[in-house]
Amino acid sequence: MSLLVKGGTVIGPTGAQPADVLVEGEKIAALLDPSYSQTVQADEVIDATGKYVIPGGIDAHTHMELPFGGTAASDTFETGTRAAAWGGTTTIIDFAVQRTGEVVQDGLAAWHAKAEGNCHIDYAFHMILGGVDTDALKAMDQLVADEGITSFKLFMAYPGVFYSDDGQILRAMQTARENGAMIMMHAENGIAIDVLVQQALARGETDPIYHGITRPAALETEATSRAITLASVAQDCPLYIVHLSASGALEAVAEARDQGRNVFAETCPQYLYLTLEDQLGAPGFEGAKWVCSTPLRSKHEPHAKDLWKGLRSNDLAVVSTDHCPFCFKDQKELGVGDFSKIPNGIGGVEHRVDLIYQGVVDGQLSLERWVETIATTPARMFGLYPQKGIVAPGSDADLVVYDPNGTTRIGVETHHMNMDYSAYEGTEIAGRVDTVVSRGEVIVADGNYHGRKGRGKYLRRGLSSYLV
Ligand code: DUC
Ligand code: ZN
Ligand code: ZN
Ligand code: ZN
Repeated sequence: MSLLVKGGTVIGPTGAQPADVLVEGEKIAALLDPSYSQTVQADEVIDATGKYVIPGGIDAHTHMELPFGGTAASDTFETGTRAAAWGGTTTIIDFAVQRTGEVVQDGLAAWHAKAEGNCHIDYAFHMILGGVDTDALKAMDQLVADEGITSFKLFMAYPGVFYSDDGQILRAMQTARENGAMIMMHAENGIAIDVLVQQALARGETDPIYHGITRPAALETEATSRAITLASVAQDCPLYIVHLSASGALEAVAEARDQGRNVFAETCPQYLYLTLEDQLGAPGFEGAKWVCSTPLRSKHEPHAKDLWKGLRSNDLAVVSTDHCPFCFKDQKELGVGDFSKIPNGIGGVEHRVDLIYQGVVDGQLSLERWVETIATTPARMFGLYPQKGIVAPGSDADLVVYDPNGTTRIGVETHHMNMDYSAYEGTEIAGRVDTVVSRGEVIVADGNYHGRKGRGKYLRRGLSSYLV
């Protein structure tokens, strides 16, 4: 089966060029000069005239079915990967979970069982370590060597749930330094946050807004700096800060990067577009819809502006979603009367490609930087490149035809995520996902869905190819 994507402008991290993309089976066979490809025969032709052709999006941070706060994230691997496909994302890297007290490999097996046979697009896993001990350190080596899992997430937040202390973090970093893995860090000082949370509740401050107020930016900055220091003590273990939201944390990352260190960070669309004031303005308990950690920040501080700048300078290398959806009814509502019981998370896996394209329209990012932050760098960062993340011969034919003249209106009535609200309700994007190809198969076209569950494959990842 061959496919020719004709007439478009192919965007990669190093530039844009008019080219036709020839796909043979699951792979890209060639990028052709448009005048030459008049003579090429293909079984199927997609007209991309006036449109961009980009590599399928890679969302390196999702939580399908994550058990959290007495409930579980509302997208299954089936619904979540289908929504991702609708939005131009053709690969996710989800977080498998070792719960505290559980054998790492058992946690991984449980995650494979959830995903296998259910995914609409290709998927890989990071591993959350819920308890660093000698067995977990050995398991890290085994996962890198045998399972294609080359990144491990640790938490400086959530004492009693996922939390690791500094000694545990240092040991995991030393192990990663040896086996080449990436340490991913949820950098918030959870011990101090828990004190602030208890004090707020004791004062009767129970509304959703106190979630953000009790997680101040200073405690993200402090934890980020501490993680960076610990990574330096571990002989420059590769470190990736997840869901970075605060200017001060970004400064700490930038400083380490200016020293030439293997310190990287991602941000998420919610920190670029949504603010604490949006949450404060919501009536009644509805602010719970925007409860996530790290929290939304105040528009009266320069965080969002600085994050866009960080994306331009590569101090922020990746945009992921931290897709962790909960319905308002019965899930977010668990926190009525006590904000600390609101399950943390925002669903957005469907909207990342569009929301960051809006940054191009708004003059925040170049087209090339859009593609780099949503596809190419995540692939390189997490050992999927060049199979994924680039429109080039030999790579998987994961393509998005993006229409800069289209419009997308985000809302609960039209989204495909399993959520009863949208955190971005009413947002309009000056662009539109037109066609999505996953390993040579057209899965979204003309506003219709042609994929099916189970077609997505598990990807074994290599080590990061992004290290300096
Ligand atoms: N943050 C969230 O918002 N949800 C899940 C876990 C996390 O760290
Ligand atoms: Zn986190
Ligand atoms: Zn710099
Ligand atoms: Zn997360």
